Amino acid sequence: LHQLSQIEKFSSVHRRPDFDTNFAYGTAGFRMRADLLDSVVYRVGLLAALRSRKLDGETIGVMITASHNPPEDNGVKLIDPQGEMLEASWEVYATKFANARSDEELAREYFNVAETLKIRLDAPCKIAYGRDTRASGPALVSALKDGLSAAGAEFSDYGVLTTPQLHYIVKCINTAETSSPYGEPSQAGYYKKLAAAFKAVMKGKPKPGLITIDAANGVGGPKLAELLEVLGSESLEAVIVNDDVEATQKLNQQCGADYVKTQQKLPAGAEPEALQLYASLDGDADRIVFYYVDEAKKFFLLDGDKIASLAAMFIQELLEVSGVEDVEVGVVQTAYANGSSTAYLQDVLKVPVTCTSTGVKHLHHAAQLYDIGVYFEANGHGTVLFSAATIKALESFEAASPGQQSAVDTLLSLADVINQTVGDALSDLLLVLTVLAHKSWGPSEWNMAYTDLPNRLVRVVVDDRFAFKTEDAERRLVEPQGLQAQIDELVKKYKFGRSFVRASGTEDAVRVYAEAATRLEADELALKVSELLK
Ligand code: 16G
Ligand code: ZN
Repeated sequence: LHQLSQIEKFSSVHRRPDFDTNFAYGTAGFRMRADLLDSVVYRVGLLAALRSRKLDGETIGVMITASHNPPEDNGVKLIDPQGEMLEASWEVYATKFANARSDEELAREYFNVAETLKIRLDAPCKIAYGRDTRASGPALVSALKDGLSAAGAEFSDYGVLTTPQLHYIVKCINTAETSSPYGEPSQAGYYKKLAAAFKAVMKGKPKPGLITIDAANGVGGPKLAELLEVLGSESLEAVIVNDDVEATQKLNQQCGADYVKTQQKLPAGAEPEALQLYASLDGDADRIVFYYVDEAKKFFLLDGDKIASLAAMFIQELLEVSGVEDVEVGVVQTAYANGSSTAYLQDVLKVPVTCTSTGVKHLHHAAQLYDIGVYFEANGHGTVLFSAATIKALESFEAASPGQQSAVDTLLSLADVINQTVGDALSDLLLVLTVLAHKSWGPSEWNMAYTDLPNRLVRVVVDDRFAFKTEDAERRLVEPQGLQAQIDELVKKYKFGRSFVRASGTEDAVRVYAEAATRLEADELALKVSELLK
């Protein structure tokens, strides 16, 4: 009853601003213009408390960020106890809370969920939260705190951090008392773990060449600087550009991983030297893409597909050398994966490939089905998951030679370099540098594995994006009826042609992807398919 009055009281300070917006907890939580989010974040606080209570007081994370979106946007998402995305069945509660039309309706929803799921409202609950560098962050944090207070939650503020850092911290807190604690639940603990693993995996290898990193003027800039500090210049030297987090309006503007991937060109502030490695982070540092220019200044993108291929190749080689048997490596991609990458993985590396719908939660779960599951979206979000049984098998393996032992040690250190909770730009940076150092490769050798098919992504605004329903991991349209047949007709005319249409989960638009043998044909196919939607 105390909670009831508190929830209603605080709710009246965090009223829903308008009734035109229909809030939906989508692929990346709630994400929209920051000035619409106050009531949403307050309500997410209430839901986080219920989620923790449902799970016997395990710590739940709340991250306030809008990733690669423009500076005036913000967003909020929940993190489950092992550092995973919120369990999908809870998304509907989030959506219901956000759309409640009055203080009373909100309170009713709160007690409904508690009753339906048999949640004891006096059970302990703990929340850990953080935010990126957006100007709207502090105000949204206070809305969140009001929600948590109203629900009687215990909470810790982790301040400004990257999204993957908060995922890491949540997992650390919840594994602290177990036989395999993940690490120290702090930013310092995160840097320490990554740095120690990177030093171990790089033992005896030459220090990587200078790398330049575009931090999208977001939280990744200062956090990468902190990581470099802990690593020491004897381990890694990097130049960080676009690292102005004070001028918050510069966030993700003409720079960052999303810009580079979608525009397929260099970010502002980069004047690359031929054959040196460059990388761009996104606004909350859970994505990374790499690139370089050749002597003729031609730009080459090394995206998530290239990272997945590099990682799968390296892990497979290490497994072979190690003599460890019965470990299945698999790769998980989405429909956006370049056709050449899928062919390379299947035909050259001979690894199984799964295709899932867009969104980290889908890829993550599919990757967990492999002993070592490599998952990356083409946009640069991804990681490599090592199953507990695989780690055990590696730890207890009796090597027959120093060569075998060294391969096993490298695999084990690699598992610590790679964030096991979610895609992490800083951790993925170290992963890529590790493989390149072990192979003595520069960016152009990395790029040689396969040649991307030219491709084009087009955003089309339609009357009702929810009319577009897909199947087969978003590769085919079921509705509107007849449209898929028309797309098939067009695709048939292009060599290596492939195209699909899906509704965006983060924007009010539909996306058209097309690839074909040449740049011109890919552009033309994308355009023709887009015209079908009008
Ligand atoms: C979100 C997803 C990202 C996906 C993107 C697709 C998470 C944490 N993030 O940002 O993985 O690529 O949405 O956006 O799941 P779209 O639906 O607008 O194309
Ligand atoms: Zn992001």
